[in-house]
Amino acid sequence: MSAFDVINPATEQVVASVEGLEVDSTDEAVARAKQASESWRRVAPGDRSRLLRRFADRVDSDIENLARLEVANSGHTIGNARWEAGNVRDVIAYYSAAPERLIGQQIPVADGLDVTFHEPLGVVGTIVPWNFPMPIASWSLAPALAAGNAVVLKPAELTPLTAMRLAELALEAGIPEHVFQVLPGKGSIVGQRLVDHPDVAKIVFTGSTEVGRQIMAGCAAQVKAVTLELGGKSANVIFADADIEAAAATAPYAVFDNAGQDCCARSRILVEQSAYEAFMAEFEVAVKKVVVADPADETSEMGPLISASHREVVASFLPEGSPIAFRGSAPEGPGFWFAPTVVTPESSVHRLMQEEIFGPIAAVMSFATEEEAVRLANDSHFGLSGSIWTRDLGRAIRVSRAIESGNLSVNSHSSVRYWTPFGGFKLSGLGRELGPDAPFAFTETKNVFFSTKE
Ligand code: TAP
Repeated sequence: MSAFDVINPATEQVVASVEGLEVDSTDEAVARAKQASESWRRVAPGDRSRLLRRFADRVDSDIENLARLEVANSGHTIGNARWEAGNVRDVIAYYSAAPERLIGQQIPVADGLDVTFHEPLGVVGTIVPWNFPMPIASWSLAPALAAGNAVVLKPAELTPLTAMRLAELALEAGIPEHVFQVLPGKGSIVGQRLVDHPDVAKIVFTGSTEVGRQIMAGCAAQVKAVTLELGGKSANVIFADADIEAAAATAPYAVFDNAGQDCCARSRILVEQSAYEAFMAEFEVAVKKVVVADPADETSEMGPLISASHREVVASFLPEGSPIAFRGSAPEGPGFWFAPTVVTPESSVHRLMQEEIFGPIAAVMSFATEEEAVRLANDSHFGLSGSIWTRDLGRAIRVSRAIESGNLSVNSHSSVRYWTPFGGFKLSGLGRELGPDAPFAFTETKNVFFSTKE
Protein backbone atom coordinates (compact mmCIF):
# COMPACT_ATOMS: atom_id res chain seq x y z
CA MET A 1 0.00 0.00 0.00
CA SER A 2 1.15 3.52 -0.65
CA ALA A 3 -0.61 6.64 0.61
CA PHE A 4 -1.55 9.51 -1.72
CA ASP A 5 -2.91 12.99 -0.96
CA VAL A 6 -6.31 14.15 -2.11
CA ILE A 7 -6.30 17.87 -2.97
CA ASN A 8 -9.11 20.44 -2.87
CA PRO A 9 -8.93 22.00 -6.37
CA ALA A 10 -10.46 25.29 -5.17
CA THR A 11 -7.84 25.87 -2.44
CA GLU A 12 -4.95 23.52 -3.33
CA GLN A 13 -5.07 22.27 0.30
CA VAL A 14 -4.76 18.58 1.21
CA VAL A 15 -8.21 17.19 2.12
CA ALA A 16 -7.20 13.64 3.05
CA SER A 17 -4.55 11.00 2.64
CA VAL A 18 -5.74 7.70 1.16
CA GLU A 19 -4.07 4.28 1.09
CA GLY A 20 -3.79 3.04 -2.48
CA LEU A 21 -3.99 -0.69 -3.22
CA GLU A 22 -1.30 -2.66 -5.01
CA VAL A 23 -1.70 -5.78 -7.17
CA ASP A 24 -1.64 -8.19 -4.19
CA SER A 25 -4.24 -6.28 -2.21
CA THR A 26 -6.39 -5.95 -5.35
CA ASP A 27 -6.24 -9.73 -5.78
CA GLU A 28 -7.28 -10.20 -2.15
CA ALA A 29 -10.27 -7.88 -2.67
CA VAL A 30 -11.32 -9.77 -5.81
CA ALA A 31 -11.09 -13.08 -3.91
CA ARG A 32 -13.34 -11.67 -1.16
CA ALA A 33 -15.75 -10.34 -3.80
CA LYS A 34 -15.89 -13.73 -5.54
CA GLN A 35 -16.77 -15.46 -2.31
CA ALA A 36 -19.36 -12.81 -1.40
CA SER A 37 -20.94 -13.06 -4.85
CA GLU A 38 -21.74 -16.75 -4.25
CA SER A 39 -24.08 -15.95 -1.36
CA TRP A 40 -25.34 -12.59 -2.73
CA ARG A 41 -26.71 -14.27 -5.88
CA ARG A 42 -28.70 -16.63 -3.65
CA VAL A 43 -30.30 -13.88 -1.56
CA ALA A 44 -34.03 -13.99 -2.39
CA PRO A 45 -35.00 -11.32 -4.96
CA GLY A 46 -37.33 -9.56 -2.51
CA ASP A 47 -34.60 -9.42 0.13
CA ARG A 48 -32.03 -8.09 -2.35
CA SER A 49 -34.56 -5.41 -3.27
CA ARG A 50 -35.14 -4.49 0.37
CA LEU A 51 -31.39 -4.18 1.03
CA LEU A 52 -30.96 -1.93 -1.99
CA ARG A 53 -33.89 0.23 -0.86
CA ARG A 54 -32.20 0.58 2.54
CA PHE A 55 -28.97 1.52 0.75
CA ALA A 56 -30.85 4.26 -1.14
CA ASP A 57 -32.32 5.47 2.17
CA ARG A 58 -28.87 5.64 3.78
CA VAL A 59 -27.60 7.69 0.82
CA ASP A 60 -30.64 9.95 1.19
CA SER A 61 -29.87 10.66 4.82
CA ASP A 62 -26.22 11.38 3.94
CA ILE A 63 -26.80 13.71 0.98
CA GLU A 64 -25.44 16.87 2.58
CA ASN A 65 -22.33 15.07 3.83
CA LEU A 66 -21.69 13.42 0.44
CA ALA A 67 -22.22 16.76 -1.31
CA ARG A 68 -19.77 18.58 1.00
CA LEU A 69 -17.19 15.83 0.42
CA GLU A 70 -17.57 16.26 -3.35
CA VAL A 71 -17.22 20.03 -3.11
CA ALA A 72 -13.96 19.59 -1.18
CA ASN A 73 -12.60 16.73 -3.28
CA SER A 74 -13.75 17.65 -6.80
CA GLY A 75 -14.53 21.37 -6.73
CA HIS A 76 -18.13 20.75 -7.82
CA THR A 77 -20.53 23.53 -6.93
CA ILE A 78 -22.59 22.71 -3.86
CA GLY A 79 -25.79 22.84 -5.93
CA ASN A 80 -24.44 20.32 -8.43
CA ALA A 81 -22.99 18.10 -5.71
CA ARG A 82 -26.36 17.86 -3.94
CA TRP A 83 -27.98 16.90 -7.26
CA GLU A 84 -25.28 14.25 -7.81
CA ALA A 85 -25.77 12.67 -4.37
CA GLY A 86 -29.53 12.69 -5.01
CA ASN A 87 -28.90 11.03 -8.35
CA VAL A 88 -27.04 8.19 -6.58
CA ARG A 89 -30.02 7.71 -4.24
CA ASP A 90 -32.46 7.68 -7.17
CA VAL A 91 -30.37 5.28 -9.27
CA ILE A 92 -30.10 2.79 -6.39
CA ALA A 93 -33.82 3.16 -5.63
CA TYR A 94 -34.72 2.64 -9.32
CA TYR A 95 -32.66 -0.55 -9.63
CA SER A 96 -33.83 -1.82 -6.22
CA ALA A 97 -36.95 -2.86 -8.13
CA ALA A 98 -34.93 -4.95 -10.60
CA PRO A 99 -34.23 -8.18 -8.66
CA GLU A 100 -37.91 -9.17 -8.84
CA ARG A 101 -38.09 -8.17 -12.51
CA LEU A 102 -35.15 -10.11 -14.02
CA ILE A 103 -37.73 -11.97 -16.05
CA GLY A 104 -36.71 -14.66 -18.50
CA GLN A 105 -38.70 -16.17 -21.38
CA GLN A 106 -40.65 -19.32 -21.94
CA ILE A 107 -40.20 -20.27 -25.59
CA PRO A 108 -42.51 -22.75 -27.38
CA VAL A 109 -40.71 -26.01 -28.28
CA ALA A 110 -41.77 -29.57 -29.09
CA ASP A 111 -41.64 -32.29 -26.41
CA GLY A 112 -40.64 -30.09 -23.53
CA LEU A 113 -40.36 -26.77 -21.83
CA ASP A 114 -37.79 -24.16 -22.81
CA VAL A 115 -36.96 -21.29 -20.47
CA THR A 116 -34.26 -18.66 -20.18
CA PHE A 117 -32.61 -17.49 -16.95
CA HIS A 118 -30.60 -14.31 -16.38
CA GLU A 119 -27.66 -15.54 -14.32
CA PRO A 120 -25.40 -13.04 -12.53
CA LEU A 121 -21.87 -12.75 -13.91
CA GLY A 122 -20.09 -13.02 -10.54
CA VAL A 123 -17.65 -10.14 -9.90
CA VAL A 124 -18.04 -6.90 -11.87
CA GLY A 125 -15.17 -4.40 -11.99
CA THR A 126 -16.07 -0.77 -12.50
CA ILE A 127 -13.49 1.94 -13.21
CA VAL A 128 -14.65 5.51 -12.61
CA PRO A 129 -13.19 8.87 -13.75
CA TRP A 130 -12.78 12.04 -11.68
CA ASN A 131 -15.31 14.26 -13.40
CA PHE A 132 -18.54 12.85 -11.88
CA PRO A 133 -17.31 10.46 -9.19
CA MET A 134 -20.69 9.80 -7.57
CA PRO A 135 -23.24 9.41 -10.36
CA ILE A 136 -20.94 7.42 -12.64
CA ALA A 137 -20.15 5.02 -9.79
CA SER A 138 -23.84 4.41 -9.14
CA TRP A 139 -24.76 3.84 -12.80
CA SER A 140 -22.92 0.53 -12.82
CA LEU A 141 -22.87 -0.51 -9.19
CA ALA A 142 -26.67 -0.31 -8.68
CA PRO A 143 -27.80 -2.46 -11.65
CA ALA A 144 -24.87 -4.86 -11.14
CA LEU A 145 -25.77 -5.43 -7.47
CA ALA A 146 -29.46 -5.73 -8.35
CA ALA A 147 -28.64 -8.48 -10.86
CA GLY A 148 -26.87 -10.46 -8.10
CA ASN A 149 -23.21 -9.59 -8.70
CA ALA A 150 -20.49 -8.41 -6.34
CA VAL A 151 -18.88 -5.12 -7.37
CA VAL A 152 -15.29 -3.94 -7.05
CA LEU A 153 -15.03 -0.24 -7.87
CA LYS A 154 -11.85 1.68 -8.63
CA PRO A 155 -12.39 5.42 -8.21
CA ALA A 156 -10.11 7.92 -9.94
CA GLU A 157 -6.99 8.58 -7.93
CA LEU A 158 -7.87 12.29 -7.75
CA THR A 159 -11.41 11.76 -6.38
CA PRO A 160 -11.84 8.65 -4.22
CA LEU A 161 -13.65 10.13 -1.19
CA THR A 162 -17.36 9.93 -2.08
CA ALA A 163 -17.03 6.38 -3.46
CA MET A 164 -15.37 5.33 -0.20
CA ARG A 165 -18.26 6.89 1.74
CA LEU A 166 -20.79 5.04 -0.46
CA ALA A 167 -19.15 1.72 0.48
CA GLU A 168 -19.59 2.60 4.19
CA LEU A 169 -23.25 3.49 3.59
CA ALA A 170 -23.83 0.15 1.81
CA LEU A 171 -22.50 -1.71 4.84
CA GLU A 172 -24.61 0.38 7.21
CA ALA A 173 -27.66 -0.48 5.08
CA GLY A 174 -26.99 -4.19 5.60
CA ILE A 175 -25.50 -5.09 2.19
CA PRO A 176 -23.27 -8.03 3.19
CA GLU A 177 -19.54 -7.42 3.60
CA HIS A 178 -17.43 -7.55 0.41
CA VAL A 179 -20.47 -7.45 -1.92
CA PHE A 180 -19.52 -3.85 -2.76
CA GLN A 181 -15.89 -2.83 -2.24
CA VAL A 182 -14.09 0.36 -3.23
CA LEU A 183 -10.43 -0.08 -4.18
CA PRO A 184 -8.54 3.22 -4.31
CA GLY A 185 -5.26 3.27 -6.16
CA LYS A 186 -3.63 3.91 -9.49
CA GLY A 187 -5.32 3.06 -12.76
CA SER A 188 -2.16 1.46 -14.05
CA ILE A 189 -2.08 -0.87 -11.02
CA VAL A 190 -5.55 -1.47 -9.54
CA GLY A 191 -7.53 -0.71 -12.73
CA GLN A 192 -5.23 -2.77 -14.92
CA ARG A 193 -5.38 -5.69 -12.47
CA LEU A 194 -9.19 -5.69 -12.55
CA VAL A 195 -8.99 -5.87 -16.35
CA ASP A 196 -6.47 -8.73 -16.24
CA HIS A 197 -7.92 -10.67 -13.32
CA PRO A 198 -9.58 -13.90 -14.50
CA ASP A 199 -12.20 -13.73 -11.72
CA VAL A 200 -13.51 -10.34 -12.79
CA ALA A 201 -16.22 -11.22 -15.29
CA LYS A 202 -16.99 -7.79 -16.70
CA ILE A 203 -15.44 -4.31 -16.78
CA VAL A 204 -17.43 -1.09 -16.95
CA PHE A 205 -15.07 1.72 -17.79
CA THR A 206 -15.77 5.44 -18.00
CA GLY A 207 -12.90 7.68 -19.00
CA SER A 208 -10.76 8.69 -21.93
CA THR A 209 -10.96 7.02 -25.33
CA GLU A 210 -7.22 6.30 -25.15
CA VAL A 211 -7.44 4.29 -21.90
CA GLY A 212 -10.73 2.75 -23.08
CA ARG A 213 -8.95 1.25 -26.08
CA GLN A 214 -6.33 -0.35 -23.82
CA ILE A 215 -9.05 -1.72 -21.55
CA MET A 216 -10.92 -3.21 -24.47
CA ALA A 217 -7.72 -4.88 -25.69
CA GLY A 218 -7.09 -6.23 -22.18
CA CYS A 219 -10.62 -7.60 -21.98
CA ALA A 220 -10.29 -9.15 -25.44
CA ALA A 221 -7.43 -11.33 -24.22
CA GLN A 222 -9.89 -13.04 -21.87
CA VAL A 223 -13.03 -12.56 -23.96
CA LYS A 224 -14.28 -10.49 -21.02
CA ALA A 225 -17.44 -8.41 -21.35
CA VAL A 226 -16.85 -4.66 -21.41
CA THR A 227 -18.91 -1.48 -21.45
CA LEU A 228 -17.10 1.72 -22.43
CA GLU A 229 -18.31 5.28 -21.77
CA LEU A 230 -15.68 7.50 -23.38
CA GLY A 231 -15.16 11.06 -24.54
CA GLY A 232 -17.31 13.51 -26.47
CA LYS A 233 -17.30 16.69 -28.56
CA SER A 234 -20.99 17.25 -28.80
CA ALA A 235 -22.75 19.74 -31.06
CA ASN A 236 -25.37 22.28 -30.05
CA VAL A 237 -27.12 23.01 -33.37
CA ILE A 238 -29.15 26.22 -33.40
CA PHE A 239 -31.43 26.99 -36.36
CA ALA A 240 -32.58 30.55 -37.10
CA ASP A 241 -36.24 29.65 -36.49
CA ALA A 242 -35.48 28.66 -32.86
CA ASP A 243 -36.09 30.65 -29.71
CA ILE A 244 -32.66 32.33 -29.99
CA GLU A 245 -33.01 34.03 -26.63
CA ALA A 246 -33.52 30.70 -24.85
CA ALA A 247 -30.79 29.00 -26.91
CA ALA A 248 -28.28 31.75 -26.00
CA ALA A 249 -29.26 31.87 -22.34
CA THR A 250 -28.87 28.12 -21.85
CA ALA A 251 -25.83 27.45 -24.08
CA PRO A 252 -23.23 28.47 -21.43
CA TYR A 253 -24.53 25.91 -18.94
CA ALA A 254 -24.56 23.19 -21.61
CA VAL A 255 -20.80 23.52 -21.98
CA PHE A 256 -19.43 25.24 -18.84
CA ASP A 257 -21.28 23.15 -16.27
CA ASN A 258 -18.75 21.30 -14.10
CA ALA A 259 -16.15 23.64 -15.65
CA GLY A 260 -16.60 21.85 -18.98
CA GLN A 261 -15.35 18.58 -17.48
CA ASP A 262 -18.37 16.77 -18.80
CA CYS A 263 -18.33 14.12 -21.50
CA CYS A 264 -21.75 15.46 -22.65
CA ALA A 265 -20.57 19.10 -22.88
CA ARG A 266 -22.03 20.78 -25.97
CA SER A 267 -18.63 22.26 -26.79
CA ARG A 268 -19.25 22.83 -30.54
CA ILE A 269 -21.97 25.42 -31.07
CA LEU A 270 -23.26 25.52 -34.66
CA VAL A 271 -25.49 28.50 -35.49
CA GLU A 272 -27.43 29.19 -38.70
CA GLN A 273 -25.82 32.16 -40.49
CA SER A 274 -28.90 34.40 -40.44
CA ALA A 275 -29.14 34.14 -36.62
CA TYR A 276 -25.39 34.16 -35.91
CA GLU A 277 -25.01 37.83 -34.91
CA ALA A 278 -28.11 37.91 -32.76
CA PHE A 279 -27.07 34.69 -31.05
CA MET A 280 -23.50 35.83 -30.38
CA ALA A 281 -24.65 39.12 -28.85
CA GLU A 282 -26.94 37.35 -26.38
CA PHE A 283 -24.49 34.51 -25.79
CA GLU A 284 -21.77 36.97 -24.76
CA VAL A 285 -24.05 38.51 -22.15
CA ALA A 286 -24.97 35.04 -20.84
CA VAL A 287 -21.33 33.83 -20.67
CA LYS A 288 -20.25 36.93 -18.75
CA LYS A 289 -23.04 36.29 -16.26
CA VAL A 290 -21.83 32.79 -15.31
CA VAL A 291 -20.83 32.95 -11.63
CA VAL A 292 -17.38 31.34 -11.35
CA ALA A 293 -16.65 31.26 -7.63
CA ASP A 294 -15.83 29.18 -4.57
CA PRO A 295 -17.85 26.01 -5.21
CA ALA A 296 -18.97 25.90 -1.56
CA ASP A 297 -20.74 29.25 -2.10
CA GLU A 298 -24.47 28.65 -2.71
CA THR A 299 -24.48 31.11 -5.64
CA SER A 300 -21.52 29.53 -7.47
CA GLU A 301 -22.33 28.20 -10.95
CA MET A 302 -18.85 26.99 -11.93
CA GLY A 303 -15.90 25.85 -9.84
CA PRO A 304 -12.23 25.22 -10.67
CA LEU A 305 -10.68 22.57 -12.91
CA ILE A 306 -9.69 19.34 -11.19
CA SER A 307 -5.90 19.77 -11.04
CA ALA A 308 -2.95 21.96 -11.98
CA SER A 309 -1.89 19.55 -14.71
CA HIS A 310 -5.38 19.44 -16.21
CA ARG A 311 -5.46 23.25 -16.24
CA GLU A 312 -2.21 23.20 -18.21
CA VAL A 313 -3.78 20.82 -20.74
CA VAL A 314 -6.84 23.06 -21.12
CA ALA A 315 -4.69 26.21 -21.44
CA SER A 316 -2.60 24.53 -24.16
CA PHE A 317 -5.66 24.77 -26.44
CA LEU A 318 -5.32 28.57 -26.45
CA PRO A 319 -1.83 29.49 -27.69
CA GLU A 320 -0.99 33.07 -28.73
CA GLY A 321 -3.20 34.12 -31.63
CA SER A 322 -6.12 31.80 -30.82
CA PRO A 323 -9.48 32.96 -32.22
CA ILE A 324 -10.90 34.08 -28.85
CA ALA A 325 -14.22 35.92 -29.22
CA PHE A 326 -14.85 36.70 -25.53
CA ARG A 327 -14.32 35.33 -22.03
CA GLY A 328 -16.10 35.27 -18.70
CA SER A 329 -14.37 35.74 -15.39
CA ALA A 330 -12.64 33.53 -12.79
CA PRO A 331 -11.21 34.13 -9.30
CA GLU A 332 -7.51 34.84 -8.87
CA GLY A 333 -5.24 33.24 -6.25
CA PRO A 334 -5.12 29.61 -5.14
CA GLY A 335 -7.20 27.04 -7.01
CA PHE A 336 -7.15 25.69 -10.56
CA TRP A 337 -9.41 28.38 -12.07
CA PHE A 338 -10.04 28.91 -15.75
CA ALA A 339 -12.43 31.54 -17.11
CA PRO A 340 -15.20 30.40 -19.51
CA THR A 341 -13.92 31.10 -23.01
CA VAL A 342 -15.63 31.28 -26.41
CA VAL A 343 -13.61 30.76 -29.60
CA THR A 344 -14.58 31.09 -33.25
CA PRO A 345 -12.33 28.84 -35.37
CA GLU A 346 -12.71 29.25 -39.13
CA SER A 347 -12.78 25.61 -40.05
CA SER A 348 -14.17 22.44 -38.54
CA VAL A 349 -10.80 20.72 -38.92
CA HIS A 350 -9.32 23.09 -36.29
CA ARG A 351 -8.34 21.20 -33.12
CA LEU A 352 -10.69 23.45 -31.12
CA MET A 353 -13.50 21.87 -33.18
CA GLN A 354 -12.16 18.32 -33.17
CA GLU A 355 -10.49 17.50 -29.84
CA GLU A 356 -12.16 17.01 -26.49
CA ILE A 357 -10.83 19.82 -24.28
CA PHE A 358 -12.67 18.80 -21.08
CA GLY A 359 -12.53 22.39 -19.90
CA PRO A 360 -14.61 25.59 -20.21
CA ILE A 361 -13.90 26.39 -23.87
CA ALA A 362 -16.74 26.54 -26.38
CA ALA A 363 -16.15 26.77 -30.14
CA VAL A 364 -18.78 28.48 -32.33
CA MET A 365 -19.20 28.16 -36.12
CA SER A 366 -21.96 29.13 -38.51
CA PHE A 367 -23.70 27.03 -41.17
CA ALA A 368 -25.85 27.87 -44.18
CA THR A 369 -28.21 24.93 -44.66
CA GLU A 370 -29.72 22.02 -42.73
CA GLU A 371 -27.52 19.67 -44.75
CA GLU A 372 -24.39 21.57 -43.74
CA ALA A 373 -25.51 21.61 -40.09
CA VAL A 374 -25.80 17.82 -40.07
CA ARG A 375 -22.47 17.42 -41.89
CA LEU A 376 -20.67 19.65 -39.38
CA ALA A 377 -22.35 17.98 -36.40
CA ASN A 378 -21.20 14.59 -37.69
CA ASP A 379 -17.69 15.83 -38.50
CA SER A 380 -16.30 14.28 -35.30
CA HIS A 381 -14.83 10.98 -34.17
CA PHE A 382 -17.14 11.20 -31.17
CA GLY A 383 -20.91 10.77 -30.89
CA LEU A 384 -22.10 11.01 -27.31
CA SER A 385 -24.58 13.82 -26.89
CA GLY A 386 -25.94 17.01 -28.47
CA SER A 387 -28.81 19.47 -28.76
CA ILE A 388 -30.97 20.78 -31.60
CA TRP A 389 -32.83 24.10 -31.38
CA THR A 390 -35.67 24.66 -33.86
CA ARG A 391 -39.42 25.33 -33.88
CA ASP A 392 -39.86 23.21 -37.02
CA LEU A 393 -41.04 19.76 -35.89
CA GLY A 394 -40.14 18.03 -39.16
CA ARG A 395 -36.63 19.47 -39.03
CA ALA A 396 -36.24 18.41 -35.39
CA ILE A 397 -37.13 14.84 -36.35
CA ARG A 398 -34.95 14.80 -39.51
CA VAL A 399 -31.90 16.27 -37.79
CA SER A 400 -32.16 14.18 -34.62
CA ARG A 401 -32.32 11.03 -36.78
CA ALA A 402 -29.35 12.19 -38.90
CA ILE A 403 -26.92 13.15 -36.12
CA GLU A 404 -24.66 10.24 -35.16
CA SER A 405 -24.95 10.43 -31.39
CA GLY A 406 -26.34 8.35 -28.54
CA ASN A 407 -28.18 11.09 -26.60
CA LEU A 408 -29.85 14.13 -28.10
CA SER A 409 -32.24 16.72 -26.78
CA VAL A 410 -34.42 19.12 -28.77
CA ASN A 411 -34.97 22.68 -27.49
CA SER A 412 -33.20 21.77 -24.24
CA HIS A 413 -29.92 20.39 -22.95
CA SER A 414 -31.31 17.53 -20.96
CA SER A 415 -28.90 15.87 -18.59
CA VAL A 416 -28.70 12.12 -18.25
CA ARG A 417 -31.89 10.50 -16.95
CA TYR A 418 -31.30 7.25 -15.08
CA TRP A 419 -34.43 5.63 -16.49
CA THR A 420 -33.43 6.17 -20.14
CA PRO A 421 -30.47 4.52 -21.91
CA PHE A 422 -27.16 6.37 -22.08
CA GLY A 423 -24.04 5.76 -24.16
CA GLY A 424 -22.12 6.78 -27.23
CA PHE A 425 -21.74 6.18 -30.98
CA LYS A 426 -18.31 5.99 -32.66
CA LEU A 427 -15.30 6.66 -30.36
CA SER A 428 -17.64 7.73 -27.54
CA GLY A 429 -18.15 4.20 -26.39
CA LEU A 430 -19.57 0.74 -26.57
CA GLY A 431 -22.77 -0.52 -24.96
CA ARG A 432 -25.34 1.37 -22.95
CA GLU A 433 -25.81 2.15 -19.27
CA LEU A 434 -28.96 3.11 -17.36
CA GLY A 435 -32.55 2.67 -18.53
CA PRO A 436 -34.78 -0.30 -17.80
CA ASP A 437 -32.47 -2.86 -19.45
CA ALA A 438 -29.25 -2.07 -17.54
CA PRO A 439 -29.44 -5.00 -15.07
CA PHE A 440 -29.55 -7.46 -18.00
CA ALA A 441 -26.12 -6.19 -19.08
CA PHE A 442 -24.80 -7.69 -15.83
CA THR A 443 -26.16 -11.17 -16.54
CA GLU A 444 -25.56 -14.08 -18.88
CA THR A 445 -28.63 -15.50 -20.58
CA LYS A 446 -28.96 -19.21 -19.96
CA ASN A 447 -31.33 -21.33 -22.02
CA VAL A 448 -32.60 -24.60 -20.49
CA PHE A 449 -34.70 -27.26 -22.24
CA PHE A 450 -36.64 -29.68 -20.02
CA SER A 451 -37.76 -32.79 -21.85
CA THR A 452 -41.31 -33.92 -21.13
CA LYS A 453 -40.89 -37.26 -22.87
CA GLU A 454 -41.77 -40.19 -20.66
P1 TAP B 1 -8.81 8.34 -17.74
O1 TAP B 1 -7.42 8.80 -17.59
O2 TAP B 1 -9.15 7.50 -18.89
O3 TAP B 1 -9.17 7.62 -16.34
C1 TAP B 1 -10.38 7.04 -16.06
C2 TAP B 1 -10.22 5.97 -15.00
O4 TAP B 1 -9.43 4.91 -15.55
C3 TAP B 1 -9.49 6.43 -13.74
O5 TAP B 1 -10.03 5.75 -12.62
C4 TAP B 1 -8.07 5.97 -14.01
O6 TAP B 1 -7.28 5.79 -12.85
C5 TAP B 1 -8.32 4.65 -14.69
N1 TAP B 1 -7.20 4.16 -15.50
C6 TAP B 1 -6.19 4.86 -16.04
N2 TAP B 1 -5.34 4.04 -16.70
C7 TAP B 1 -5.83 2.76 -16.57
C8 TAP B 1 -5.42 1.49 -17.03
N3 TAP B 1 -4.33 1.30 -17.77
N4 TAP B 1 -6.17 0.42 -16.71
C9 TAP B 1 -7.30 0.56 -15.98
N5 TAP B 1 -7.73 1.75 -15.50
C10 TAP B 1 -7.01 2.85 -15.81
O7 TAP B 1 -9.86 9.51 -17.82
P2 TAP B 1 -10.01 10.76 -16.87
O8 TAP B 1 -8.92 11.71 -17.16
O9 TAP B 1 -10.15 10.28 -15.48
O10 TAP B 1 -11.43 11.34 -17.34
C11 TAP B 1 -11.55 12.20 -18.41
C12 TAP B 1 -12.03 11.48 -19.67
O11 TAP B 1 -13.13 10.61 -19.39
C13 TAP B 1 -12.55 12.43 -20.71
O12 TAP B 1 -12.05 12.08 -21.97
C14 TAP B 1 -14.07 12.23 -20.69
O13 TAP B 1 -14.78 12.52 -21.84
C15 TAP B 1 -14.19 10.82 -20.31
N6 TAP B 1 -15.48 10.61 -19.66
C16 TAP B 1 -16.47 10.00 -20.33
C17 TAP B 1 -17.68 9.83 -19.73
C18 TAP B 1 -18.79 9.17 -20.45
S1 TAP B 1 -20.10 8.84 -19.62
N7 TAP B 1 -18.74 8.83 -21.68
C19 TAP B 1 -17.89 10.25 -18.44
C20 TAP B 1 -16.85 10.85 -17.77
C21 TAP B 1 -15.63 11.02 -18.40
P3 TAP B 1 -6.33 6.99 -12.28
O14 TAP B 1 -7.26 7.87 -11.55
O15 TAP B 1 -5.36 6.36 -11.40
O16 TAP B 1 -5.72 7.64 -13.47
